[in-house]
Amino acid sequence: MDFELTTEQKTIKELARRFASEEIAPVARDNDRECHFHRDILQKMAPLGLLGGPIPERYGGAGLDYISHAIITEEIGRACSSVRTTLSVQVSLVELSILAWGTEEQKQRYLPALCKGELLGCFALTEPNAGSDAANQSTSAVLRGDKWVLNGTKTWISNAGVADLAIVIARTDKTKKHEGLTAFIVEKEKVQGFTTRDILHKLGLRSSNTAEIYLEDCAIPKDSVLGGVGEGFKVAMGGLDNGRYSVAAGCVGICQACIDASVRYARERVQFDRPIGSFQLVQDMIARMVVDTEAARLLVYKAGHVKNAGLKSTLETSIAKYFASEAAVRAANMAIQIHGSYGYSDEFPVERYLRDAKVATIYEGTSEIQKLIIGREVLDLKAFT
Ligand code: COS
Repeated sequence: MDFELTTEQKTIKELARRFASEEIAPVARDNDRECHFHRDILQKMAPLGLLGGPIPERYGGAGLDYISHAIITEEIGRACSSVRTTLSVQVSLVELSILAWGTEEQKQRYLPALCKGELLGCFALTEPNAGSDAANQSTSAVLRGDKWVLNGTKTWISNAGVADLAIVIARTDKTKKHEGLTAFIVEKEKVQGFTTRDILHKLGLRSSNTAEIYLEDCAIPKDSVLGGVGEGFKVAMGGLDNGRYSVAAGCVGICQACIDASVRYARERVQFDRPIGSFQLVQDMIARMVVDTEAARLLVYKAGHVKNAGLKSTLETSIAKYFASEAAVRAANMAIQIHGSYGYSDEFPVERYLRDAKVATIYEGTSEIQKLIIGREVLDLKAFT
């Protein structure tokens, strides 16, 4: 076991940190205020390899290991969770699902364009009545001649309103539950009957796009199936094993940002003739943030280590996602407390950190679902079916 990052990983950390500090952090508050989705930032990330970290070079990616992927995600998340969310969906849910399940033709067709940022993707699993119970899909896909015809509604889909391509999970067999689902790749501009409506007035992630998708007799080519017919639930769960890893890494970034802001403020802010950082109760909060952050980062790296070995990482990923997302909420709460009233306005970034952290305990599986997965993996007993 080696706790040191490799030279390559250190270089990647430095590159991602510099990019995030120069290009993302300075505009994060204004984008949040204006709920502005900043696509230009993604275009700038692509040439640096940041949009295709773990994708092999032969498909246009950077060919990085999963720890490096987490490092990039942490650094982007340290600057802005909205950009980090877009990144997580693009790389972890969309690119890695196509890499894992796509035909050679699908990989050649989509991955280079996704890594270059020419195509933006989204992952359409959630429905009004299929949140935690992901297998309860109502969206249908029926084969008519040489086309699959999709009908249904997806909701709370990150990137949906700005995406060019969607991975859509739909029901192809009503007589089965999990085995009745299939994943499809849908190219928005090439089809009819695919419309979106943005979800507004969110607590956080205000400069990321979240939308509903309406599929109305949306006909797509027969070869749009990702994986096999009936394998959609496994595509979705495998995708979430990657997506949750990325969310966890992003939350480590929030935790680190909370430490950075709090340390800076606690050293400068003077009360009772002393910097408030010299008070033990403030040090208590800083210490708890630091311990949480170190633990969260190590849990992410552990999951990354399992992924690097090519092994199933469901347990390690859920542990990391559960701990890191809850730690980010705790850290952001304490960061506001340390900043006092100043932390309650967007003059300082910590209120955004709290608003952005909260959703990480909900999306890509709530903390409760992560605990059920951890329980299921350890006990080998399912909670539901
Ligand atoms: N990787 C691969 N296969 C998986 C898997 C994973 N991580 N998790 C489950 N599966 C497989 C199981 O092995 C099982 O296959 P078999 O029937 O061949 O044994 C099948 O999928 C069904 O699994 P399970 O019975 O555990 O499914 P449940 O309906 O009980 O659901 C939970 C399991 C609750 C964990 C799942 O629905 C879930 O993750 N819900 C949250 C959804 C979510 O995160 N939504 C947010 C979306 S934001 S993109």
